[in-house]
Amino acid sequence: MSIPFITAEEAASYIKNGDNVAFSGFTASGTPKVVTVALAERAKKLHEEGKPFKINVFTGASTNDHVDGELARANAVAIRTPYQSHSDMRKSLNSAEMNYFDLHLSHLSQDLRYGFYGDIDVAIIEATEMSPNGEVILGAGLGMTPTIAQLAKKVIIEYSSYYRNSFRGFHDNYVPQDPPHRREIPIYKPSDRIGSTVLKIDPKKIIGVVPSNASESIKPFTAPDEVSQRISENICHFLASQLREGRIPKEFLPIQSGVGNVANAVLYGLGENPEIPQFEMYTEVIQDAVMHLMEQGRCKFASTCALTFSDDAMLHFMDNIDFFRDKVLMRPGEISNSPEIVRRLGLIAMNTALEADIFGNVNSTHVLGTKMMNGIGGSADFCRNAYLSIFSCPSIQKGGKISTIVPMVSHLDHSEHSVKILATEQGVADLRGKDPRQRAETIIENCVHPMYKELMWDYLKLSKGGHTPHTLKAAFALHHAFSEKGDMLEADFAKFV
Ligand code: 0RQ
Repeated sequence: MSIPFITAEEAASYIKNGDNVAFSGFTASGTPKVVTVALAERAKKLHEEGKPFKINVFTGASTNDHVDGELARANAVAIRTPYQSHSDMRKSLNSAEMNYFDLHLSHLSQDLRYGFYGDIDVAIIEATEMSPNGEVILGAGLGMTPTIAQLAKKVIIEYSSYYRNSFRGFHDNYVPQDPPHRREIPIYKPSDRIGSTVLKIDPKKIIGVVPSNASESIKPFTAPDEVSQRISENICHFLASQLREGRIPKEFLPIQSGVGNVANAVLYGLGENPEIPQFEMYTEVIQDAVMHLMEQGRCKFASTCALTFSDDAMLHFMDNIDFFRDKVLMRPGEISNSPEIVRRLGLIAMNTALEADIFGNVNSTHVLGTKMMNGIGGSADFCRNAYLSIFSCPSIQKGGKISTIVPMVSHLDHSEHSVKILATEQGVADLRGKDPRQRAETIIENCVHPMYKELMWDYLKLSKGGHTPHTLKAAFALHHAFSEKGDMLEADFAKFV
């Protein structure tokens, strides 16, 4: 069967107002780059003619400017899930122009198979190799692709010729059975392969192939700033001490690490620490740091959902691809983030908080309790089930006008029951085995910035009893002070005594 080449405009014309559209990829990696630009143009034209045009966007994780940026600017999205990190999309969903629901990344594939959100009308899938019978080699990110390829009524392929070497062999395409027939997912170590390197798509569903030559357009990381560096040092010293005390097995355990500069700094820190043995990763995203650590022999293997490398790092990866062939495996998000595997492998999970409270509850998503930043992403898939769950953040933001450690989080993503360790550039609070009052004392002593310590002790002193020493009328005094006076330091607990 021959599958025709079509233009991006032709491909976009198959997508209808109100369609559920699912995308390949995870972060910018492996996400389509061409059809959505034509789709956004089409939406703008239809809006000018007074006609409605909005689609529902389902992705593996965050995307790129071609998807979240273009579609948000064209006001072409009705429903968005599960995660985004684009400033234009953020602006739209915070102004209620669309319905965004924030979801654990491991849930979306199975929720789609369970039929929770209706049919998938169209899937747009980036491929780097393809045969006429619909056998596809995916690109730098897997996301939900095996599931959406199965479910979609129509499939559009973006055929990328950007990569100069073959990705064949790096993917492990796998879709688990659904309940009541699900069995264990047979991964017992990060390098276990359970699926297929090739993704088979029914060629009858493929509308056409759109050529593409775009890179992932991921910017290089800036060198870690002093605060990220100190957070990294604190976490690395802590992990080394746990190894010494036998609270982490001497072989060490696989690492999951979130995205961003702190995550990169921590990984470099682990690589440099002579007390930390060579390690493996079981994670959803690997960034530039992991590639370098593999070349230095510090990271032995990484199971991931995406290679979120900056463009320069990706070219380096491509040039040295044979070196990485037995060291990297890409899995679908529901497998990279599977709670079953996270618990079985005993991951050390490291993620970033926007704010945490003195009892160990964490807010990863909502600025001052209301404005969505990105979404929960995979952080809870890992944190709830990890051997050791670590959250970190700088102790202050906005030049000290915000303390990231507060009496009560203004939105809850990860509860005190899942968060074991909290780290800032000030130090590390080990919350294991501590009751709420002890947790509060440890966090104030070790993690709060010196300029906010007195305020936090004042808050704790207000409490007259109970198991968790809160004073509800004062719990958000710091947030109120910032909203009204632009500075959390203006909070005054004297008036609540
Ligand atoms: O503001 O942009 O105006 O400078 O928020 O802050 O410190 O640069 O945060 O980029 O490390 O991201 C939690 C959002 C942290 C991310 C979060 C302001 C601050 C700054 C950004 P500016 P930073 P980072 C793997 C795991 C959830 C998903 C996840 C995230 C801006 O890590 O999305 O973990 N996590 N996934 O000034 C008000 C506070 C603030 C604040 C920071 N308490 N109050 N403003 N800011 N803290 C990845 C995937 O799932 C794919």
